[in-house]
Amino acid sequence: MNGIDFIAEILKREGVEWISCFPSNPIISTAARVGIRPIAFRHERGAVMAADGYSRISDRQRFGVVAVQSQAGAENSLGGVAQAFADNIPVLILLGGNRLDQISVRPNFSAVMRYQGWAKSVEAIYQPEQVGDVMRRAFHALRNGPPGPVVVELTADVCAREVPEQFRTYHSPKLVRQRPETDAIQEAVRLLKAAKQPMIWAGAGVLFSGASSALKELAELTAMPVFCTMPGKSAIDERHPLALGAGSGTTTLAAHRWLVESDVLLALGTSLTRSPYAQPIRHGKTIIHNSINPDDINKNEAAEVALIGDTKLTIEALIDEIKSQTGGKGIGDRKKSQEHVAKLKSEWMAEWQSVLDSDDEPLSYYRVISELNRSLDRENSIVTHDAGAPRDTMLPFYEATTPHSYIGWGKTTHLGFGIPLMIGAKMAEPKKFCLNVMGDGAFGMSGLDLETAVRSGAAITTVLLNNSDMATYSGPTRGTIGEEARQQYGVSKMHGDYAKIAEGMGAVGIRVTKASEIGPALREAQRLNAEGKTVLIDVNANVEERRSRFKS
Ligand SMILES: Cc1ncc(C[n+]2csc(CCOP(=O)(O)OP(=O)(O)O)c2C)c(N)n1
Ligand SMILES: [Mg+2]
Repeated sequence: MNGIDFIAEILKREGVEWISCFPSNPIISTAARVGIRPIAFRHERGAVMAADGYSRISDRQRFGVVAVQSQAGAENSLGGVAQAFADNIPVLILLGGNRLDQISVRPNFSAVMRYQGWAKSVEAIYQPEQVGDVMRRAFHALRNGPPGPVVVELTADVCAREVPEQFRTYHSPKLVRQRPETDAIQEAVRLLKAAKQPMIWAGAGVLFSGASSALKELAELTAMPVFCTMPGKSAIDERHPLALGAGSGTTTLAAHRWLVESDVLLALGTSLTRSPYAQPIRHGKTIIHNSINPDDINKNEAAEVALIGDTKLTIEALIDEIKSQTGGKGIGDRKKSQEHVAKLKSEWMAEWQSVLDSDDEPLSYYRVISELNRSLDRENSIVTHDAGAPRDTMLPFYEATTPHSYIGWGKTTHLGFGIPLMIGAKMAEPKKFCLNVMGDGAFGMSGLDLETAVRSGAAITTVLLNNSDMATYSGPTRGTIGEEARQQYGVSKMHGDYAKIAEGMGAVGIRVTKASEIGPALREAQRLNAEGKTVLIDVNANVEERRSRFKS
């Protein structure tokens, strides 16, 4: 048994059922031999992004695994690795490697040298006796502590060598969860009881730790409304009377007002990273900060109390403490909070309803989003945006219901993520309807992976908002961004018959030019996906300018 055989055996023992890949890498065939299905993507970046999608909705129970070749494959993967790193997603990336004697010779690619700073851990295998140890460390890092991509470089000649019998043992690392200190929990509850207008800021850690129902219980027990970050979207049912909605740069009026007015912020499962894709935290807030990663605490925001540990265990400890201090009654005035939230929601809708109902042609993005809300079986769907106007418009207005029914991604915001992400999500949840909304610019980055969806049977639906332009850069309210290049040379303009392109790859292409056609097209797509057919809906869309964005 050589190193590659042993790694395939370890993957099998860890329950890996499929790997995303782009040839060549010896692990692809060896994994196939032990019954792990390889799915080849059209670009390495897509392979990493699909593995990322699989991990994102698997709550650290299962992990996306990627195999690509040395040099070009390793180099091409970097965009996907960077995205997983920025969003803290645990994926295992098995890079083909050079021969050991060439690993540090220019211009050979060395993952250990080049991927440092882009991954949670990076290791190369320097001798066959190490394989079991390297893989144990890799799965420990995937399962435990702050999540992130884990890279293992399969040094070519070393991994082809025999692993001596006495080194062929593998110890599968277990999940270990941490609970914050009791003193810190008590201090947090003291601050919440003394607060005038406290609220919850919920991040992806709520989803990853399976804490959605605990979050709901905590919100109800404390009368605290819940705002979800972009990666945390779907942590709470957005129809709940205490749900404020989600936000990136755009958000809802209710979220905005509470984020301005609240005095105490209970931040759960979040890094509180300052970003153009996060709502700002105003000065003067008292912050109670829970994260699995101690390095998040006091990073961008000063924490009054640090609750380091698993988010579900943290919420449960807070609930227990509040109940024991209040005889089970809880704190705050739930009716008052709910009325406040409801009033803001109707004020916001009064402004936006006509935009959401618009019959305009070309179609408004918002009409498409309100049709998604109406036509999807949202409890059994997984939906995602793409970078640009689709993200800005969907984050506040698509209403997420069950955990992971929406994937809010993108701190480094890689255009075109939506298609491979949904293929990965479909691999994890084959019974769910998986849909991504993207622009025509985004399609250029990953559109050929529709063929991957067709070929692999991971039937997904892409809604392509086709405005022959990049709304984020070209509309009048974008000011002078790229003005000369746009006017003189048409930079940001592009054209395509994407339904036809999809058909050319074996998918079903549907064209939508009227607002009345989008609902039926979405219903048809759900039917076709259930039959195993991948669908692209090419929507003749406007250059959407309107955003639910707030200044102060
Ligand atoms: C890899 C990458 N390059 C550049 C960007 C910057 N960017 C964000 S949105 C956007 C334009 C997107 O155009 P399109 O997909 O057509 O969406 P629209 O805004 O028109 O809806 C660009 C270039 C990015 N997010 N990712
Ligand atoms: Mg566009």
